[in-house]
Amino acid sequence: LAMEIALRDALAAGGEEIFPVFQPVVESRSGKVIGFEALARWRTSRFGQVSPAEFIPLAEAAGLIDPLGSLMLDRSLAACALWNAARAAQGLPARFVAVNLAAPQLIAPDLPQRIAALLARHDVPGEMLHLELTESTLLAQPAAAAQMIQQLKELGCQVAIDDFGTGYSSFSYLQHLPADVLKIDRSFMAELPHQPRARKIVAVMLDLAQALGMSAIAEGIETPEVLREFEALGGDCVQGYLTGRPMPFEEALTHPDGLN
Ligand code: G
Ligand code: G
Ligand code: MN
Ligand code: NA
Repeated sequence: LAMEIALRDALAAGGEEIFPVFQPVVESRSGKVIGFEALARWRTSRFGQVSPAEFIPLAEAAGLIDPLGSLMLDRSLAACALWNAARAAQGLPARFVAVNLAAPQLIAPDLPQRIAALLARHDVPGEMLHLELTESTLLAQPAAAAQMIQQLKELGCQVAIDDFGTGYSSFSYLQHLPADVLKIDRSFMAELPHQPRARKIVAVMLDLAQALGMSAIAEGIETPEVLREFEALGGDCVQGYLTGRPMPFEEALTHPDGLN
């Protein structure tokens, strides 16, 4: 309860303590950084650094995911606008920002209007915003989710299915949800070099993405061996400690291509 009060206070105070960090998403063959995933961090005076694995569920349970989600969308779009202005001035292509959405956000009927207003305020094209939804978020309210995704896509936003392959992995929602990106859960990656079954499963997930006209991003790539295995299966887009840890905005702003 003390932590819930601290979280409420931190959000009410305008979110000095809560901020996004940015993890690169990399095209492994070219080494190009095509975008960043925004990940929430909370640095408190009372509890030190609290993990999002702890405060995101707390925010959901306490009815605070809405202000937290809005803060993340606002800060992440502000960051995206700044790094793309800097890149445009150098003649470099734009990079997207991917923001995670929690279940209560996805069923708020005014979400598309709010996102449209934020895109306009920050002057960011919808295409530069990726919205990450987990399977469990989608499964909670599949019909409402499908309708919401359609509206978000009309804004130009790209919709990504996060942690794919974990949870219930229902194929039926893939049939109905017009998502753009499949993010293969990191639990499959660690096993790639040792586990023929993991290789087969990842290969099939890559085929599935391609068959549905989606792009695929592998999460949690930590070693060159895993990257090589993923590339051997035809994968290209990756995110993980090997190709870049989550970093503060100041670093993301000038983060170069070709670190790989
Ligand atoms: O960054 P880290 O690996 O510690 O994140 C832990 C979990 O918290 C991940 O599942 C991630 O998706 C989730 N998470 C991080 N930032 C946000 C956010 O802004 N909104 C939501 N809904 N989840 C987030
Ligand atoms: O659930 P979601 O995929 O949004 O969360 C991403 C989480 O994965 C973040 O907490 C991030 O810090 C973490 N992460 C990113 N790259 C790696 C990695 O290479 N290995 C591990 N173990 N975690 C990672
Ligand atoms: Mn994510
Ligand atoms: Na994930």
